[in-house]
Amino acid sequence: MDKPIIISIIISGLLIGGALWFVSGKSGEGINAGDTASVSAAGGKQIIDVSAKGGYSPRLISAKAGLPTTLRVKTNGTFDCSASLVIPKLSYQKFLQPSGIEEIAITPEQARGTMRGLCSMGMYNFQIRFQ
Ligand SMILES: [Cu+2]
Repeated sequence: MDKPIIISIIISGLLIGGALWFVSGKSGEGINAGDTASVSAAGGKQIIDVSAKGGYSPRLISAKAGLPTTLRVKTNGTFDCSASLVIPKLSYQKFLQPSGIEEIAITPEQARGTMRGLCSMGMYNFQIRFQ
């Protein structure tokens, strides 16, 4: 093998390792329990808050099933692709404003099982578990 190939292999190894380290550091906590802190309920409705910037936070949310639900996605100087939000179960796809709050209605019928949201590239994602 000649030198440029070896060097490019080393560089790509470093990039992949760095990316894995970055992802695992971000998602390490609470991945099994599910975050309930971002869910608020009042008058038989619930609101789920997710922030989008360099990914979604929290990444795993536990919510109540069968309630009329509003998903509020907050952007704040979000210029990365997490502003390009897709929720397959709702047939929802939108390019969010760089800063603002997007309210997405989820009907009681839709608020069941696991709902995934992701960026249009599929690089970032979050999950809501209705139970
Ligand atoms: Cu992406």
